[in-house]
Amino acid sequence: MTTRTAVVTGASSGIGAATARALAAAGFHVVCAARRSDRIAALAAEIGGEAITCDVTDPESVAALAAAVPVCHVLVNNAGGALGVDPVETADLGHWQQMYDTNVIGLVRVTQALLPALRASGDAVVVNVGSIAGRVAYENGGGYTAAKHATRVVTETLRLELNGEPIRISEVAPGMVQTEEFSLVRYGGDQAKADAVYAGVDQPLVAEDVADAICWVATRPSHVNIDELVIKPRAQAAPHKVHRS
Ligand code: 8X3
Repeated sequence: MTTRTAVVTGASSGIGAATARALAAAGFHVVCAARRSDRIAALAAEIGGEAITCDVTDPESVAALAAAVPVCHVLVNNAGGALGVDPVETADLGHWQQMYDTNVIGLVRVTQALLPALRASGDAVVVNVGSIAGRVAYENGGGYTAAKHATRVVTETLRLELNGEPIRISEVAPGMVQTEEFSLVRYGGDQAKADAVYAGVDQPLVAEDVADAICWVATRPSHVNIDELVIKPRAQAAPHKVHRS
């Protein structure tokens, strides 16, 4: 059997890095794409994959990624994240812009660029990393929830528009995942505030849990499209309903 190629954006840490490892373990040749070259080079060396420095907000960078990947069986649009925890009234609109640019426009830019390569595979899967924030609004998260709602709708739209083609379109939507950087970035580098997000929670998800779900979605038989998969820790019944000891 010929090797299948997977591209993972945001592969430098967290869910992206764990997904690159999981897909490599499942037999894919994994292209690790992210801005931080040193991190993806180390990851690619570890998993026998390939590192391509890529900023999803930069058209030239994404074009270079696409030029390096003529055939793509799995695309995991993972690059994105949250910035700020503020009410709509006073939120930093620069943060809103950045969140839309990465979680939505960046995802679309990479997808547009790689669609010829996805078609060329004859059997492709696109997995967009959404969030429970794409399903429910919560206070002080308006910029992120708006962007992740858009991620969800773009995913649905792509599925409609590509119907009849050999390309499946899925969304994996995690709840609380404790990673090295997600909350730290959201809180502008304040480690104490980032740690408080997970305080007292009996086992938040870890990146490997989500990577496992993404890998499962990406490895179903060709005729099976997992439209959406919401994954939360047992301790989290809803964004607002988190059991803490
Ligand atoms: C991360 C989940 O609850 O912080 O996408 O919005 S949450």
